[in-house]
Amino acid sequence: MKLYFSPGACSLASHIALNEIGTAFETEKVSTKDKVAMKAIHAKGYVPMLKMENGEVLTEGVAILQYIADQKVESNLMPKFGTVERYRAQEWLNYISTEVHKGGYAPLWGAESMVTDATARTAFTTVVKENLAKKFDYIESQLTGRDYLMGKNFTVCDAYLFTCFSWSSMIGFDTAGKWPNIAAWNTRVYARPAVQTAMKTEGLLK
Ligand SMILES: N[C@@H](CCC(=O)N[C@@H](CS)C(=O)NCC(=O)O)C(=O)O
Repeated sequence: MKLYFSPGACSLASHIALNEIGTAFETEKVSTKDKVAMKAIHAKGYVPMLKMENGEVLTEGVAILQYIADQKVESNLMPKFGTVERYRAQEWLNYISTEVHKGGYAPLWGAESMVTDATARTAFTTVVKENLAKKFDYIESQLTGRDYLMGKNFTVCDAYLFTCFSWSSMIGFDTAGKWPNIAAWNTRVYARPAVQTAMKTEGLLK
């Protein structure tokens, strides 16, 4: 398998998952600004992209994360097929992808170009951040008494949420002291060797 990643982007979640399963894989760093190079790998032109064992390129983080988890079911990165827990994990993945990643953080990345008037931009980012905070209020409630989103086991859901949460300081989303369960969970995820290795490889840690 080969993961195409951009440092610190949503592809970090797939990178963490690959480290967690411990199977050999390759990585290639790509720039999200280099559309020509990205589209030469896949027409969608964004990360993550995963070249699978059959040579095809798989896109969409949620699909890639489940593909990686299923390469080594014993790592419990996703619950077993056919169980209610599997659907619960998919429920999380979809929530993180649509509500947190794309609905929550993504508008803040593009605010400079989307809203050129400074006053309007401040109003826009305030509303987006308030909306994002509500998602984290919900996540905070769900982490009560749980080590990870799915309970005792770390899953790809945690890898994905951790990646999104790491963008907070970059977009000025203040998380300090607001969500103690999330803060404890974040520390727990950050300490995992697979996370440390992925972050070091991507140049995110000294
Ligand atoms: N629908 C895709 C979206 C992936 C995505 O938003 N990737 C971002 C990085 S986090 C990217 O490559 N952006 C560059 C671009 O779209 O030009 C998924 O869920 O995997």
